[in-house]
Amino acid sequence: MEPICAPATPLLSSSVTIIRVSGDNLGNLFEPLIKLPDPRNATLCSLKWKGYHEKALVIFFPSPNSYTGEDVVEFHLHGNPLLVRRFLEHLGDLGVRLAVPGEFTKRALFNGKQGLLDVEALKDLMTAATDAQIRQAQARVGRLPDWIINAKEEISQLVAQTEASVDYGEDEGIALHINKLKTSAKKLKDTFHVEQRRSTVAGWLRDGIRVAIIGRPNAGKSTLFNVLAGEERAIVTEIPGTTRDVLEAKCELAGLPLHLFDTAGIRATDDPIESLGVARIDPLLQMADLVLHLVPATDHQPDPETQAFIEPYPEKTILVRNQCDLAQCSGICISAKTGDLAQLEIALKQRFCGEFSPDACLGALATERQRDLLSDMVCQMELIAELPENVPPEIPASLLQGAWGLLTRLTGEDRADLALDAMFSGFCLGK
Ligand SMILES: Nc1nc2c(ncn2[C@@H]2O[C@H](COP(=O)(O)OP(=O)(O)OP(=O)(O)O)[C@@H](O)[C@H]2O)c(=O)[nH]1
Ligand SMILES: [Mg+2]
Repeated sequence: MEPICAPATPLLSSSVTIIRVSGDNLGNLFEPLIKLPDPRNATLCSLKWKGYHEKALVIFFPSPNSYTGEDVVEFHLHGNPLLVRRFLEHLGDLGVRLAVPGEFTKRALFNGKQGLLDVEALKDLMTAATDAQIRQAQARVGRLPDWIINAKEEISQLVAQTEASVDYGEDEGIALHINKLKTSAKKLKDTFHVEQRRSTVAGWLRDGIRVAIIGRPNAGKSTLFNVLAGEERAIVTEIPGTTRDVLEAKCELAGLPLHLFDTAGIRATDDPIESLGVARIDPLLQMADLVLHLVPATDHQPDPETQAFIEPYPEKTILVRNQCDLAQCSGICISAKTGDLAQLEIALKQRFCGEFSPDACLGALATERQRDLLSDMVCQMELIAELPENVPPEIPASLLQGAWGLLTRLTGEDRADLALDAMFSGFCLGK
């Protein structure tokens, strides 16, 4: 393909900037500039063009053993943004155009160097904001999960068997063993179903959980926000009505990435600033995945004003008693002040991980695209498992073809309906 280039490191003043080039026959293309060094050997080379003289480390990865599968050359230049720009201009003169974001990875996908699941995981790795998200993305890069390899094997055999009975039928003694087929479909459905439950957890690990902390003034919301965020972000005082704006922070609790929102204490007030703060709460509750209603342990019951706010969201609300260092109480009890959050950790794990530990869901399918295809695969297997015994073989044959199609779309072997450009545009330049 036509040669492309891009900085693989940010264009800032730095010790080294790496420029990557990918294309066919780069040896010929670079002849006027440099004789490419031996493959995969970092070699100090002298680059001369238009009066510039740069000593750079150059690494040559000949096709097909490179990131993109084409010839790839990396130039490690001194990290002066102006010098780098001049070098990129010179590459342009040699016929190398600037890559668009994700173009290197797109070529890697089309040349079979990366699977689609890898590409999606790489994209998540680039944007991961917490340790759990990094680990989750890393666990998804590499070979296909065993359950996908096995399912492909099994479904391709079932397709072959049912197609044979459609084509040749009973006359040739190739009858459809519908009960055997139904048993296989049921087993596959069970496997997909377990993966579906793991992938729900993996989805939370990937996307993070949006948690809105709400409650009456002085419930300790900002104290909890700070202890979770690991820094004194929000102002904490004993004066009710301290917080007005919504504050945000990203953190981890119980291995789960949280996107936290601290809010103004809910009460009727004449203070116009405080009222504006309270008015921001409902839109937040609408988009939150979890509403954490904080009630001091010393309160006999939750305050009615906050209750009115959370009434439309019973499924995503949990009641958490704070200040348990001051009074005994039941339910999920914490002390934001002393940092005793053990019961909140347990509650979050139960709610978002169910039967699994977060670590058990590393490597599971995680993006919305992947999870949608997985749930279609569960449905498809369910349909086959419930077929009547006297069904003509054409019906399971077409359902199995459908399942095969879903699997190959999942792995990217069938790219017909992929919005690839939209996906790659989320990558950084040079990736
Ligand atoms: N003993 C004890 N005090 C706490 C605890 N959590 C918060 N406090 C104290 O309660 C007071 C109010 O805490 P904040 O975190 O500012 O409460 P808030 O809910 O953010 O209050 P507003 O912003 O006014 O709505 C502060 O003096 C905190 O030190 C706790 O778990 N135990
Ligand atoms: Mg506060």
